Amino acid sequence: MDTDSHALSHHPKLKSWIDECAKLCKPDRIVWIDGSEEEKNRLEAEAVKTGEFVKLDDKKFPGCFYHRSSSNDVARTEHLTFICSRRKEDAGPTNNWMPPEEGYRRAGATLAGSMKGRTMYVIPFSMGVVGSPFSKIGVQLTDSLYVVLNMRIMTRVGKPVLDALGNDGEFTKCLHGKADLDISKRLILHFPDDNAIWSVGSGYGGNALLGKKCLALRIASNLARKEGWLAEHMLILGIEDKTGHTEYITAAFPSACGKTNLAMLVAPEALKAKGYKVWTVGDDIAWLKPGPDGRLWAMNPEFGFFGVAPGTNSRTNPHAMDTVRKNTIFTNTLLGKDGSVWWEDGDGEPPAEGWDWMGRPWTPGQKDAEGKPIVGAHPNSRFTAPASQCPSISSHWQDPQGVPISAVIFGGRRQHLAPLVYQSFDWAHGVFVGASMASERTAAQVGKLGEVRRDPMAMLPFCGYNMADYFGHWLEMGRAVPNPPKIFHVNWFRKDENGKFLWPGYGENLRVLEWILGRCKGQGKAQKTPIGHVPAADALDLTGLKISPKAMEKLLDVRPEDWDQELDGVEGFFRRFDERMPQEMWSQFQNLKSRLKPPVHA
Ligand code: TSX
Ligand code: MN
Repeated sequence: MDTDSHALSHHPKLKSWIDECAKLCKPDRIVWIDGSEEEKNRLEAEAVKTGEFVKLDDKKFPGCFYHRSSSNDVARTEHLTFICSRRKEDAGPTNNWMPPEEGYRRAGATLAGSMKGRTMYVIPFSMGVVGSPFSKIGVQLTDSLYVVLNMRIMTRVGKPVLDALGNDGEFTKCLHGKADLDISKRLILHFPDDNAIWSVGSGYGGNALLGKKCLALRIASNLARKEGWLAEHMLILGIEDKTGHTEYITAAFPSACGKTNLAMLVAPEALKAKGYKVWTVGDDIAWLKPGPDGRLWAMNPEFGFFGVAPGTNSRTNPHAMDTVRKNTIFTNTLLGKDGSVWWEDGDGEPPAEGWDWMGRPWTPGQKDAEGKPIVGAHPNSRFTAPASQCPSISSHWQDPQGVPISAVIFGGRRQHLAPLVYQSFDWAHGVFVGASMASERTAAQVGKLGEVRRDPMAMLPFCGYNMADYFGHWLEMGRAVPNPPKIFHVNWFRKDENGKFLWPGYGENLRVLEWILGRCKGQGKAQKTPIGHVPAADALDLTGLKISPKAMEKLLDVRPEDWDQELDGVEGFFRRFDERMPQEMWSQFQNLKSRLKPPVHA
């Protein structure tokens, strides 16, 4: 076996770990990823040769490639994702748990000899700009060229990372093997005590690009708790006003709420005229740390966007469309015979002929045996694109210290319950608002339409330890940071009695963000309600927007009867954590309950 390139590193522990993994997986070759352009061209050519990549039309899609994953491997698999902490209680009731020995044994049995005849790539990567005190280094071993080429876009890789690692730097050990993509043997395992991740039997997305959900959220949330910071499932954006001053916010939403769209928001004309500009810092993950000024600072640990394609178009997200014009990998979209890609609710007409996400010949309007349209792109099909290509990318997105955060926004998709926006009374109440977050299932998702699913801080599948302790850690952060951000909740999805969306959403959401930033500065008129502060009737700037006062009233209405029912859902969820739930969370619950139903005096 060729291990010559071990010379790239002088880190004895790294080398012996790689040797150990090679002994287990038995690859024919080990190739170290250096991050160079030459390497990129070589690996892309190789991926085209093996059939993993199809090169797209170089005029229309310069530097772009198409990939189709196995049809049983198209999304994260939460039921096969485990936290392998020593004690089950430390994983908590919302995570799958497996004893570490069992995890290593079961995944090890599948990995054994699984790279025979294949290459094992060594990817040194940094989450966060290389060398920042904020950043964490990982090394991923993988037998997937697709994973290598995605990791090169989504993280900072190669030589500079090894230099930062030195002879004895800390790193997260990430072992990934496709094995035979057998779903019955698929396991995504996190070992917080060993700072290690093992993933077998999947080659797609969050299951396989281990820097993202596995490291930057599940493992990092453990590190963050120990080290006094927060690893969150949040976008980061900057709002520049006419004086050139920029304030930053982070926002957490469950899936299907348009997080990437909000991260790349385009200001409506009336707000542009007031001098506002919106800047993208990140669309998925934020690491938040107390800064020397007593505020909370945030950085985006990623280097690219791994966004859902269907629904992305020039109206919903023009900046995303510009971002994916070049150097982008498209996975599981429709592939046109003309070397184009297309997806449902994208731009323009589909190509006359192509192959769908399963590789079957596809023509526009094709229907199945029951007469239902056959989609060309899988609903979870993706683009992988460099963040640097986003027209709205912030000039501060790679600042080693991050950006100072004024407001944290939680949100969800609620047809009736939650008003357009409200502000929590204080940090602890804000943590309660985040912990009681929930979203209703859309028609695009599998399962029962409209079902309310609890998703605290949008972290349910991503918190790598007991969420009761996680809420406790959030409360602790509020005490440790002298000037923490203000906490808000938004709902872009409230409907009227005819089932029509009341709020136009998208760019118009900046009107809500303007009110939020005003509140952070002690401006912005509000009315106090049992759930928090809601904008006064005339507090949002609605210049140039056609919306009736009646609709605004409905959008901002807080109906205690609806919240009464919601309390049962929150209580049921909180009870799952038994004695481990911080008392403060129950106090917040009781306080809300009594604000909704004040005790009746005779
Ligand atoms: O992303 C969305 N955002 C955030 C944008 C910055 N979506 C898409 C969600 C699926 C990923 C939205 N959908 C938003 C929104 O604010 N709002 C809605 C609901 C909606 C849909 C269509 C209209 C209005 C609201 N159309 C018209 O008003 C014409
Ligand atoms: Mn996400």
